[in-house]
Amino acid sequence: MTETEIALNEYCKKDIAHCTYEELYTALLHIVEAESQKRLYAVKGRKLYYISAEFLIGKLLSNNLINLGLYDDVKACLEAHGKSMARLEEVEPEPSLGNGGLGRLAACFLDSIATLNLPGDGIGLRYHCGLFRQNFTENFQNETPDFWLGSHDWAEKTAKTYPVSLAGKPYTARLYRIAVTGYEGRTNYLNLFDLDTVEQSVIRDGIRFDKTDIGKNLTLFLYPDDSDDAGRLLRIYQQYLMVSAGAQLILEECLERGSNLHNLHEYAAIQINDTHPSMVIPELIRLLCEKDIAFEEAVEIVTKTCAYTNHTILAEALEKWPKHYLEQVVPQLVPIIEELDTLARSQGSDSSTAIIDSDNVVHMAHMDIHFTHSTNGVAALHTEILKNSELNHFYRLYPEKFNNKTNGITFRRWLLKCNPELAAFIESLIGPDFKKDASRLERLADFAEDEAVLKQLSAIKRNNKSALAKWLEHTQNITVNPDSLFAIQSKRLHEYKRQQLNLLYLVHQYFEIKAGHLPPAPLTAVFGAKAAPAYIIAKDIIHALLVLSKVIAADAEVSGWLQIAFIENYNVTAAEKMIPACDLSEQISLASKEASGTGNMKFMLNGALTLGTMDGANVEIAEAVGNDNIYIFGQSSSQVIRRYGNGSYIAREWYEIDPNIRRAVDFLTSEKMLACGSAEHLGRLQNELIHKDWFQTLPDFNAYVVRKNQALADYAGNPLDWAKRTLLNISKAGFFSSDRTIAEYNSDIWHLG
Ligand code: 26Q
Repeated sequence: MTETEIALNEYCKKDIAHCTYEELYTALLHIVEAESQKRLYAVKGRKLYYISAEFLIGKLLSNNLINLGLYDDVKACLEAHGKSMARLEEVEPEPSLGNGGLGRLAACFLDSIATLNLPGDGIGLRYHCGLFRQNFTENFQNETPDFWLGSHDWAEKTAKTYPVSLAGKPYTARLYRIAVTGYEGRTNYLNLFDLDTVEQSVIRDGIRFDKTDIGKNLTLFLYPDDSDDAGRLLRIYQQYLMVSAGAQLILEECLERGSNLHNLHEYAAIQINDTHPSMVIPELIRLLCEKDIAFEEAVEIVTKTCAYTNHTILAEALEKWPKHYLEQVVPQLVPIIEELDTLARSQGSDSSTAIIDSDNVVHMAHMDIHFTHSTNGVAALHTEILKNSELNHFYRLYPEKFNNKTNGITFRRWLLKCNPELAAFIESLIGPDFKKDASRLERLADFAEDEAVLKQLSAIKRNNKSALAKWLEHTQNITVNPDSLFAIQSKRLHEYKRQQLNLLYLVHQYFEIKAGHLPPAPLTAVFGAKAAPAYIIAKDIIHALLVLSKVIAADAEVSGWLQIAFIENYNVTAAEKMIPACDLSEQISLASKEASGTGNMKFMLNGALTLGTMDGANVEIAEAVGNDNIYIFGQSSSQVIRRYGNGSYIAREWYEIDPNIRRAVDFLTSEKMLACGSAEHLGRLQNELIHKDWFQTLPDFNAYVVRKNQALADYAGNPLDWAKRTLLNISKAGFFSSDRTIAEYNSDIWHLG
């Protein structure tokens, strides 16, 4: 008997074959936790605290088993007793404690930090419901609560509590901890705070809830709807609970390890993930002052300890709060923020870089840049845009603070876990080193002319496409053709990401096929995307895609050549099925708008070619693989920035001049679409495209059609060459490992251990 089998028998007290999957899951959860405890090591020197309102960790069982080196053993043991690992995985609810890229990045970072044996914990919130569950009814998105907490989840309730004052009243934050074990690495923690008094009973229909009593609702939901004042205030309450309890935990740990607080920065490095945790700056200053440290020194200590990451160029996503909101929720911080504003102004800050503006609005990002020692962007282009335009005034004040850290993804989840067949094949070619040193993937290039290798690579892709097709059939009742080209666009629904451009292409192809211009290969356009519940146009785009999918499916002339599969409730678990099955990765944001993107990296690593604009990390992917191995199209970021600058873009002109654009846009309100679509929603989207099109879809339309059709022709025309180009993409993916990103954060910003 293997050790795993002995442990399982001991825990379950009966034969494995007779256990339910729930029993096996609970047993393995305990076995994993016990193993993780063995990898807890004392911290010497600096420890990292990664504070983030989101950690989109996904299911943990298989990932933890892989990282502990137990996965193969457990799988074999289960199979020997007639149990399946896949079925076991279904038992675990996914913790969807994040919205998208920023939250998933935080999860990848925790994996890499522990894998690199660095001491570093996450600090966040224990939401009772993660991101809403999406379901489609009558071609519309509906939202319901995502209750992920069960009787056995990964978060251990601790006895540690911290007092937090909200709106002048005392509350008690309780610490929950999830062990994070790296691949052959150490164990760190994800610290999540909650209130004991939160009550699910205040949830009304759908995801609406009673917002009056924060004691009952504070951590109920990830990011409550911020479209009304009550929602916005609740967001500040959440953020302050996180940073106040987090700051107390940090100070307590540093004191325990011998810090006198004057030297806090020798014990702690704090990374602020976007502006959501920015109140940690004034909160730490407040706590240090309470411990008799002078204000000026407290500011200096905090500045040396904290660093800030910016994840967005969209002005509307940069958090700014009316001062009276803060006066209501965190009156204890307001005098400190005012002092910081005065200090910033005395250091040469002008009205464009002030923390509190003339309308009494507090700019959280401004406070971050003044009072941390590092501000980083998340891809080379993004950082350049921050320095040269968006944050140029700050860059001129503090050029030394600005630096780039191109995002990355953990190869454990996004290759070993989600694509075991590809991982094993790679290992058979170049050995196992790539799992911990991703740059070794470069060696795959030696096989670029090896026909047997290329054929095997295509066969693996085909298997993954069949597996996705089966899963779609089984879970969503969607039938797709695995011999078609799978082009996948999966990410949050946002106008700047331009799912609407993909929509217009699909309408265009529909007309072309109807006119007898058959494409070189059948295409399956796969979408996965949730729209924020209050984001009206985003929801209209979902509606249009769902309606179009029905129109196409009902048309026998077209449906053999073109299909739309919109996957319901896209989340990490769905991504793990979709990404290995992708041929063409759609990364079509308007150049200059996507800070980095990380889906682009996941698809590349799994052997998809990218169809994309020169935006975010696409730029670095293009540099790595060369123009022959990627499909780039569209305006450059400087063209886009110029067009915005001189206000020269008028959508209507493009619509009127170009018959293909007009035909596609007009079709949105055609009789065929209205037969199962809503005139209100489709009309509003059409109107938006003709009269506004803020994200310049129409100017990129023709280039997109040409490049995408080129990809279809290449895919159908020369499969071996396609496979060679996917191999070269995989071989260049090493740079996009979050192990590389974290090593850079550590050597440039954190200096841990
Ligand atoms: C702000 C104010 C009020 C309510 C919500 C928010 C809010 C919530 C979530 C603002 C931003 C977010 C999430 C942003 C995000 O995911 N950004 C993405 O970060 C990735 C990791 O760096 C990048 O790859 C993506 O390009 C970027 O869009």
